[in-house]
Amino acid sequence: MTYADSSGVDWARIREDFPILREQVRGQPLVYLDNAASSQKPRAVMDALVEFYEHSNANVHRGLHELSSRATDAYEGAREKVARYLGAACAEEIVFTRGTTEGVNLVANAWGNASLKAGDVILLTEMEHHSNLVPWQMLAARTGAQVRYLPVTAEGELALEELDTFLTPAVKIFAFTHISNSLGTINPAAELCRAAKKVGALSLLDAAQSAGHCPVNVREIGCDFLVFSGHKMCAPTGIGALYGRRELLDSLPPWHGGGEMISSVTYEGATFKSAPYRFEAGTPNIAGAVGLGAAIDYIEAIGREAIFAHDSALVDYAQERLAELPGLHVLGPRRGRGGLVSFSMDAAHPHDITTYVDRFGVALRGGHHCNQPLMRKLRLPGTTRASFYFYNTQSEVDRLIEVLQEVQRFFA
Ligand code: C6P
Repeated sequence: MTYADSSGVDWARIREDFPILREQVRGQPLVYLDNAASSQKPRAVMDALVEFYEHSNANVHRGLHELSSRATDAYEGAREKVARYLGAACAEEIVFTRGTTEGVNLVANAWGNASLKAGDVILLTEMEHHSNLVPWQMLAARTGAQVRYLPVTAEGELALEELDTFLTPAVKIFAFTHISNSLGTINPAAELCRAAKKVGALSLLDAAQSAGHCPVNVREIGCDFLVFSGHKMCAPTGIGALYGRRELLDSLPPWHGGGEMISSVTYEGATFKSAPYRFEAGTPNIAGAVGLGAAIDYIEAIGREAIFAHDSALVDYAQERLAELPGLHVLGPRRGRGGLVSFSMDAAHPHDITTYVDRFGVALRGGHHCNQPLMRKLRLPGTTRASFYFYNTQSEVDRLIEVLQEVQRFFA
């Protein structure tokens, strides 16, 4: 099998937009296959940051001068872009956050503290990242609610036949990942949200691994909340967003208090702005939001269907090639996975593999990928993971296979 892509996109030209991909690492051309951890940034996003700082930089929402109004327009313009990108009904449904982790914590606190009591159930899955697990455990400890986990099968998929057993009326929220960062599994988000709704539970979708990789539309999926990180989809670090249905967000109390989230303050107390501003206390990451807006423009100019087709073709090719290596075991579903592949090798520990291939300029990730409970269930110390994005190439997959063959020779 060879890598096949029928999108018609000139991927080689697109690769040129990423200056860092021309880097040499240890005297070898960089092969960057750690995109699930963080993607690289195109020139257009870097230019948008420079443009903002050179022409519009000031604080937002509070100044009456020209630069403040330029900065506010840029910041609120980025919010509108995120809303359109996710198919939200309006910009008020978008809260800027530092990323996925902060988005989950915001919901677990603003919604969870006020809504949960002993006996309630928070339903997660066994494949959740710590970001969509620890905040719920902390909430359970505060409220007396219980955390339960929809099991993962030996094939690395959710045990959907057990969904009815787990989704009881005691479940108040079902929070799950769209694409698993360690298995690559794509979960049937719309089906799971529909099932949650049937028992009166809210749903939260962790779109950290999907928002920049495939079409994601909150109204088609039917989720109540969605969280994602900009840095995994060409934007700077420290910016992401929470989507929440408007009436739901407006019904929630604030989480962080401070400037910008209030309507009025006295020495005795405060009243708060409506959503999303009541959730954005203090000076936000203005330039980050501008960078996220530029990243969205960039991704949309390519097209998310084309990106998904490219990543899928590359991961299929990688799986075929990895199957040539004896003693290498790929985790997760064989077909229909996101653009990443996790594996274990009899020859060596994931940390040793990842450190060794770095000598050849190949960037992988090795370890538990913030999925410790899942790794424990799978009885693995961790995995080695190659994760792709639209600027990766078939020849980079071939290079990966060559260096893994080196690993096998070195650790034999
Ligand atoms: N996964 C990885 O290498 P933050 O750190 O907030 O941007 O994203 C957290 C997060 C939440 N959910 C999923 C499914 C994720 O994959 C991640 C981040 C990185 O797999 C870092 S551990």
